[in-house]
Amino acid sequence: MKIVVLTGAGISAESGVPTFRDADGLWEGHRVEEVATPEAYDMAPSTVHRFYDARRSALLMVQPNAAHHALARLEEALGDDLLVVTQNIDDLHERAGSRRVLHMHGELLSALCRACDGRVRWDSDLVDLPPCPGCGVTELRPDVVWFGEIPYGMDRISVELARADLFVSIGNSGAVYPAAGFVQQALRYGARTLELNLEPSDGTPWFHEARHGRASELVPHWVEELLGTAQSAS
Ligand code: BV8
Repeated sequence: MKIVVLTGAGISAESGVPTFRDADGLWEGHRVEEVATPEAYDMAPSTVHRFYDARRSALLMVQPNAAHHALARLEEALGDDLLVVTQNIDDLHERAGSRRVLHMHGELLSALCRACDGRVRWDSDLVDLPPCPGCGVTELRPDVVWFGEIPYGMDRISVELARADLFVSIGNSGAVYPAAGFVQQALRYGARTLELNLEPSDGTPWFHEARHGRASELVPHWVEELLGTAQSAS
């Protein structure tokens, strides 16, 4: 069985990473869309850098939770038949042991050079405009996809959605596109669709089944169920 799992801010909420809905989408009085855009960066790069520098240093204080660990266990069992596509820019999936993770909105622990397009692992601040280790130019920006920018890996995601037997959404509000459209895409290719979320989302009507509750309980239970049945079948 080929499975594509889409995760959003809800899967990291219990680890202490604030969701976008938590702060009503506000950050220091800014609408998130106002600081997470290329225009905002051109206008006030230091404001945008402080936004991401704060989230990057906060990431060092949090740990993966039971939902992240359950998906890592599922990858052990399914191998290449599982792909986790995440809207999250944190590294909690990888810290839980997942390897097949596609960060469609980028990563906090990566910097992108606007001069040479080089990428470099980065775990400290960018606000003081450090030189790019590749070309030496001080044009490093957070390696995240801002509103109005094209998400990463869209071609790969379309191929995997077309092949999926099961599409599972975990901790997504269904408010941000193109991720919010993946369930319809998967449905069109005949996949079964399952939502695991704290509450109904904008996408709930598109799911064959929706289970509402906390990811740290729903995801381990769903994985045991899947693997449990898998064991009895073999
Ligand atoms: C693009 C990185 C063109 C930066 C992010 C169509 C219609 C309308 C608008 C658009 C449209 N198409 C494009 C747009 C514009 C825009 C958009 O969608 N705007 C919205 C606001 C209307 N989209 C774009 O600009 C995208 N680019 O479209 O380019 C294109 C497209 C395709 C192909 C070619 C070209 C780029 C969007 C990416 C922006 N960057 N992040 C950063 O992180 O700072 S988006 C950011 O917000 C996150 O990455 C995430 O994607 C989104 C937040 O959504 P969620 O993850 O769902 O989180 P949220 O807080 O909303 O909800 C949490 C959920 O969890 C809730 O449901 C809650 O109930 C649940 N929950 C909470 N606790 C728990 C829980 N569940 C379980 N357990 C718990 N404990």
